[in-house]
Amino acid sequence: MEAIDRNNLDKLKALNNKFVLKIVIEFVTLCKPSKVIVITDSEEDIAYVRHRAVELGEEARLKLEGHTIHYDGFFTMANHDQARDKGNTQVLVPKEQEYSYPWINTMEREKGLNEIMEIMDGCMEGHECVIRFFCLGPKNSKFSILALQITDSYYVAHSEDLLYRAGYEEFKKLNGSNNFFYFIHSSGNLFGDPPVTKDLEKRRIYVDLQERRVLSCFNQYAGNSVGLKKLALRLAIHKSNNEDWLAEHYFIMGVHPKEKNRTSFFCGAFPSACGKTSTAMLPGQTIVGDDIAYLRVWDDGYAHTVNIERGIFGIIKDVNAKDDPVIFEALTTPRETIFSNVLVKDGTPYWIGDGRLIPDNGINFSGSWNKDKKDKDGRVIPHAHPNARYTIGIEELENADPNLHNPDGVPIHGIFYGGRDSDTMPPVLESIDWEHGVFLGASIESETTSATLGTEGVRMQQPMANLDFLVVSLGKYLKNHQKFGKRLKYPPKVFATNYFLKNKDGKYLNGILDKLIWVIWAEGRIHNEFEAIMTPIGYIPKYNDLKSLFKQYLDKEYKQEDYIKQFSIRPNKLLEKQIRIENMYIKEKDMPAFFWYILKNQRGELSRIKDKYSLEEISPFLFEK
Ligand code: SPV
Ligand code: MN
Repeated sequence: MEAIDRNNLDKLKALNNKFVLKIVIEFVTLCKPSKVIVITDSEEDIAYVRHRAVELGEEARLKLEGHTIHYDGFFTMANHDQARDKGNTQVLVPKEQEYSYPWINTMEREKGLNEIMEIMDGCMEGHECVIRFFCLGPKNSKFSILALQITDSYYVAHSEDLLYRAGYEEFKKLNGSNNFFYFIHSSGNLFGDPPVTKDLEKRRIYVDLQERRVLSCFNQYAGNSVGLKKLALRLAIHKSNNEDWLAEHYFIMGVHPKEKNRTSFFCGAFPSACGKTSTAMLPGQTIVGDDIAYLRVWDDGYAHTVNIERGIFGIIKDVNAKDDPVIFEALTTPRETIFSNVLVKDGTPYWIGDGRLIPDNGINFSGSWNKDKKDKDGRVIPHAHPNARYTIGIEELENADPNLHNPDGVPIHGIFYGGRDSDTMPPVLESIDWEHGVFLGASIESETTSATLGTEGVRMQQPMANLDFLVVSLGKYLKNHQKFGKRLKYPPKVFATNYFLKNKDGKYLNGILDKLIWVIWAEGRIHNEFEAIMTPIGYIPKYNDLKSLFKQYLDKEYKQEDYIKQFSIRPNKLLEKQIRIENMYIKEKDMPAFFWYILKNQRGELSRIKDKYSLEEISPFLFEK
C-alpha cells in the first residue's frame, strides 16, 4: 500500500484492530486511490476534511460564514443523482432467499459482490481516500454502534462530521473486535466544475448483511453515499429485528405544552418530504433528532430512544419565515451549513418556496441557470431541486433538546405515523391500543415525492415510513414491533397524522402550522386531558378542544365547518384503502394474526356505517355519544 504514508498508517495501527486494517487493505487495493488519509477525532484532522472539500471543489463557500454549497450529478430532469436510488439499492442474500420478500430488492450475494467489486476496481484512481470512524448514537451508550467509513468524497466525509459523533477514540475501546458496521463509498470518475459523478449508470448501493457492510459507488447524493445514514439504517434494521429492539425512520422531539411545566417525548415516522423535519422543529418544542432512532425496552417500563445522528440532512423546500420559522432562521444565519442542489446568486442560496423573489439566473444543480432553461427532453429546470437539502448540526440550534447526547436516551410517550394522503385519513387519529398502533403504522399510504428517483404523486404503501429501508420481511418486522410493545409497562400511544388532505378543488384543508395543534392534542391525550370520539378507525379529537388549542397556540379561529371537512369519516375511501392494504400484505407469508383481525374488524365497522348513513363523508358529530 504505497498510497498510505507512515503518519496515516500509524493512526490506523493505534486502533489495534486487525479487522479495520484488513478492510482498509482490501478496499485500498481494489479501489486504487492515489493517497489514503486517516482522520482521527482531532480538531486539526476534522478541519482538514472541511478544507479539502472546498479545495477540491466538492463544496464552494457562500456569503454567510460557514455556509457552503455542494452539487450532485445532473444530466436531465429524469436522469440525475439528486435523490435516493431505490432501484439500484440491492440487499445481498443467499441464493435461496432471493425474491422471497416482495417489497425488497434482493440479489444473490455472490453475484452482487462480483458485480460491484468489478465496478469498484480502480474507482478511486486519482482520488484521495478518506478513512473515518464514527459512533452511531451517544458515546458510552447501550444503544450505540460504531461505524467505519471509507470514501473518496470529502463532501461525504464533511457531511458525516456534521451528522454523526466522532468515533476514532471509541474504536480503540473495541479491543480489536469486529463489532462495527462499515461502509465503502466512491463517487467514481468525476467531471466538470463542480466535480460530479460521470458514469451514473454504474451507480450501485449493495447491502451485504452477512458482513455488516454496504458498498456504494458512482453516486454523491447523501442518501446514497453517506454510509451512516440510510445504509446504516438498513444494517441496523437487520440487527434489531434479529435481536429485541427497534431501528426506525423516526424523528424524536420534546413536546412542551404551554402552562403545563412538563415535557413529553414523541417519535414520528413520515415518508421523505412529508413534513417530518418540520414537525420535529415546530415552534416552542425541542428536537432530539429528525431522521433515525434506535429504541430499547428500558428498566423504567418505557421505551427509550436515542438519535443515532447529531445533525440534520433536511429537505429545503417551502422553508420560509412564515411556515417553518425555526429552520428558516437557522438557515439564514452564520453557522456551519452545507446546502445542496439549490440556486446560488451572488453567494446567497435560494430554494423553492423560500418566500423570496427568485433571481432570473445563477448557478444551480444543472450548472449555469436562467429562468427559461430546459433540459434535453424539453422539461423545465426549476431554480432549485425539489429534493434540495441542507446539512447542519443540531446543537447549533436554539431548539436542540438537552438530551441529545444522553446515553440513556429519552422515554417515549407517543408515536406519530404520517403520510401524504389527499383524500382518505383525517388530520390526526389515535389508536385504540399498541397493536392497533402497529396496524396504523403498517397501513400508512403516501404519494411519492422527489426524495426518491421516479414518478412523483403515485400512492404507495409506506409501512412505518420504513419500507424503503427494510431488509427483513414485513411480517417479521411487524411481529418485532408487536413484541416490543408487549414488553413495555407503558407502551407509547400511537397516532396517525395526515397534513395533506385536500378539498375537491385540490386545495389543502390545513395550514402548514396546524400540525402543531395535532401534536399538542396528542400530548394532552397522553395526560388524559382531552376526551376523544371513537370512530371505526380510531379516536379523533373533539371540536371544542381543537378550537381552544387553535386559539391558544396559533391565534386562529377554527371554524366548525373546517373541523367537519377535516375530520369526517369517509367510508368508501377507507374501504378502498383497506383493500389496497390487504392486497399488499396478502403477499407476505409470515404476517402476525392481529393484523388480519384488526383489518377484518375495521372493514366490518366501516361497512356498517356506510350502510347506516349512505354518505361519502360522515360528520364527526354523528359519532359523538
Ligand atoms: C429521506 O429521504 O428520508 C432522507 C434523506 O432523510 S435521505 O438521506 O436521502 O434518505
Ligand atoms: Mn429520512
